[in-house]
This record gives sequence, structure tokens and C-alpha cells, in this order.
Amino acid sequence: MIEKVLIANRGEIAVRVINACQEMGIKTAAIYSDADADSLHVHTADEAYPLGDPTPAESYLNILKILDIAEKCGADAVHPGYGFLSERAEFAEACAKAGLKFIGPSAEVIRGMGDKIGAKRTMENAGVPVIPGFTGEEENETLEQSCERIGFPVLIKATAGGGGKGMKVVDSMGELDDAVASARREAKSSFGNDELLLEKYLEGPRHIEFQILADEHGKILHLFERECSIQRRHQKVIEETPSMAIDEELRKKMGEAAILAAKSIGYTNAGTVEFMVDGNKKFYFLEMNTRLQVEHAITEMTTGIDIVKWQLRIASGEPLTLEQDDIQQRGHAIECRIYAEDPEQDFMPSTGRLTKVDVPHGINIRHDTGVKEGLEITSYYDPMLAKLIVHGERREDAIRKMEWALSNYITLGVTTNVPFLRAIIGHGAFLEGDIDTHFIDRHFKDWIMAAELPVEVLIAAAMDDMSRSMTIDSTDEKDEVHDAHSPWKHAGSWRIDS
Ligand code: MV4
Repeated sequence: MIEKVLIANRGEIAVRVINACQEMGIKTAAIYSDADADSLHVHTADEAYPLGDPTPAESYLNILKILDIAEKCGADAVHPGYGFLSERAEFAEACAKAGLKFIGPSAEVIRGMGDKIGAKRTMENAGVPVIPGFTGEEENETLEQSCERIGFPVLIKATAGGGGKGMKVVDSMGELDDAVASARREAKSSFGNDELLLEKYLEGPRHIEFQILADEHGKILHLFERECSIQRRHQKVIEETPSMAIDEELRKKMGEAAILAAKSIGYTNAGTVEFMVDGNKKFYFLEMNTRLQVEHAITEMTTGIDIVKWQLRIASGEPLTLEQDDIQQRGHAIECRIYAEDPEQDFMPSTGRLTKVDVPHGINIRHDTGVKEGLEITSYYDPMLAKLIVHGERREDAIRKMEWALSNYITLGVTTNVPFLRAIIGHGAFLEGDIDTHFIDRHFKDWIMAAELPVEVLIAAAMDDMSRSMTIDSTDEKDEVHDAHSPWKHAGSWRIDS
């Protein structure tokens, strides 16, 4: 059994892992850069060790420093969290060489899934549905022949690209040569590698991922899906489970495909299989994430399963004692990622001292945070401060609970994306479940907060509203003016174009 874990991360995920360890009686050692000396994870862990220089390369990405601390503090395992070194095969390898248990899959599996083309070929050979396309293996086929086979529109992707960079849609054979030439030039300049792949272009797909748990004795389970289509510039913003696009039959098929994907590569520990689902409810493998995901909490709230604790048990060699049929989805969970960024300044990171943090508490409201009042928010690291997760019996209950929670989420000292989150959660298309990966582009392309209105306008509106309500008190009821459109009547924030 693991006795002491070094958490090679920071912020909310470090606090999350530390809490799970402490509930299991496992000692915890945190690491922190100079910028994080007063952070929550430092105060939560049993021990904390300095990394010094706050730049990621000199701190949370510095393998030598981290392994030196692990040895000195007597840790027997390392949890990488997400981001930073969590999907670096060389880190998993270095941990193994140092006799430390890396809490995640093997270095070989991490490396294999990091090669997006190789991963796609592995999945295709295993019988997992992949997007029809051309990856360069089809030697006896020209690009034109591939396009004829695939059918237009096709999507050109830079093999070394990611996050949507360098993607080009081609609608006809006449556009192909120019599009390939410009995609090759862009790929070369952006990624130093001009290799391309071609795929059937899926119009407005949903991004649906399945949580996997696999022990070291060959048992693999899935913990159902997460709907992750609400993304801004390929950054997830709001996630929920279950997905409105997935019925029982599709859920069963995708769960089986996710388990097959994990089995085909000898996966162990927690992982996520990402799919794209098109309008005809056909699904295709996108990639496999070999780490714990930011959004794991919504799965925990609907299944009641603590994923981090199972990571620790699996890493200790324990078998999965859960049975697939015992894992049920109950109710609906939604997560909002709270970022220190300013929607009015094109979501630029916002820095400053957190002078007030007042978060809502209530039944089935979970707040996973890495910050506290008094902390200096810097721009050294990812701007995510916390995650707000709610659970409701039905989707509409969860939406109302999230609306209430966001309207009571107060932070002073830095600007956050909370008004943007409220605008999304309150949007009719979100309520209807009319969601795909273009949702934010479609409904919030030019969104600005109403607060941009001059403060004089806001004060005048408030005074006008107050004066009318005072007038109403002294006149006949029937004259009462219910201005349903008065912004002061709305519990939520002002929303333009929703
Ligand atoms: C696609 C696609 C449509 N058709 N591939 C974007 C980032 C990368 N992970 C894959 N992405 C896409 N690949 C085909 N053949 C649409 C996207 C896409 C997307 C995918 C998942 C989540 C968000 C997205 C946002 C825009 C485009």
C-alpha cells in the first residue's frame, strides 16, 4: 500500500488529490514555487517543499527537482494531476527508474497515446470507430483518390498540430491542391513538421468523452460519458453528464468502444477516451487522455465513485471491486470552470490579490478550488482558479442550481469569467440542449457584458426603478408597473443577445 504521495502539481487538482490521500490515511508531500508559497495546496498537505523559481520550466515541469524532493521526503508514489508532467512519458519513466509508483498508466502507454496518428491506427486495428481518412499509410492512394473515397467536405489536419490549430475544411476537388499547399506551409511554420492527415469533415460534432478505470489485473470499467462540447478556442468551459445527445443504446456502444480502446493498449489507472459524435449519432475516436481530467468531478457526483481514490488503490495493486452493472448514473451534474480572465478584454488573464472569495454552499454544490482570500493571482500558470460543480435530480434542476450558485459567487481583486458562465447557463439554446462544439462561436461570438454600459446609465436605471416602486406604494395597485424587462428585476446578470 502506498504510504506517502508527492503531488507533482498545484492549484485545485493538488488540493483534490491531497484530500483523497488524507481520507485514505496516506501521507502527502506538496511542492510549490515561490509564487505559490501561500497557496492552498501548500497549507493542506502534510509536508511542503520549495521548488524556487516560479517559471513552469524551473518548477512544476522540472523533473530533476521534483524527483530530488520525492527522494528526500521519502515518497513512494507520485501523482501528476493534469497538465504539467501528467502526460510526459519521460516523467513516468523517470519515476519508475527512481523506484516511485507513477499514479497513472505506463510510460509506454502515455507515449503511444501521445502520437495522435499512431493512436488512431491502433484504435482502427482494434475495431474502435475512427473518422474515415488518409494518414499516409495508404501508399497506393493519391490525395485525390482519398478524397473521392472519403467524400467532401474533408478536413486537412496538421499531424503535429493540436487543439484545432492548422485545420482546413475543403469542400471540393478544385480547392484541394491550394488548401494542401497552404496547410503544409502553416504546419511547417507552426509546428516544424509539415505532415498532414485528411479526414471526413464532421459538421458541428459533439465532444463526448468516456471515463475509464482499469486495474493492474486486466479489469476495465467505464463510468459513462461527459458532454464537453461547450468550448472556447478549444478550451473546455462547461461540462455536464449525462449528455442529452446520448441515448441508452448509443451509451452502451460508446462505453464498450471506450473499454475496447483501453484494452487494446493495455491501459491501467484512470483515463478518458474522447469521441466526436455527429448529427447521425455516429461516433468516432478522437484521442485518449492518459491522466485524470479537470472535469472528473461531474462523473463522481452522478456515479458516487471517487475516481482519485481508485487511482490510488489501483496504483497500490488493488483490484477493481466494482462491477460494470453496479455503476449507475443518478441525476445530472454540471461543472463550470472559474477562470481569472476578463471577458471584456478578450478573456485576457486577470491578475491581482484576491481580497474576497465568497462562494455559495448548499446541497449538492461542490467547489474544488486551489485559492483562498489574500492570495496573489499571477500569470505564471493556467488561469483556472476553481471549479463549481452542482448536482440536480434532473438537468433543469442542475441548471437552476448552477444559475443560483453562479449568481452568489463573489470574488474581488481579480476579474473572473463568472458573468460569461452565467450568460451561457442562462441561454435558451443551452437549456434546450442545442449544443455542439460551435455553440460559443454561434451564440457568443461578440458577447460583451452589460456592465460595459456607462455606470451613469446603470445608476439612472436603478434610481428610476426605485422611484417607480416607491410611487407604486402610494397609488392604486392596478397602476403597478411590472416592467418585466427591467434589468433590476432579473435575479441573474444582464445578458445581451440571449
Ligand atoms: C474534427 C472536427 C470535425 N471533423 N475532425 C478540434 C481540435 C481537435 N482535438 C479535433 N478537433 C476537431 N476535429 C473532423 N474530422 C471538429 C473539431 C473541433 C472540435 C473537436 C472537439 C472539441 C471541440 C472542437 C471545436 C472545434 C472543432
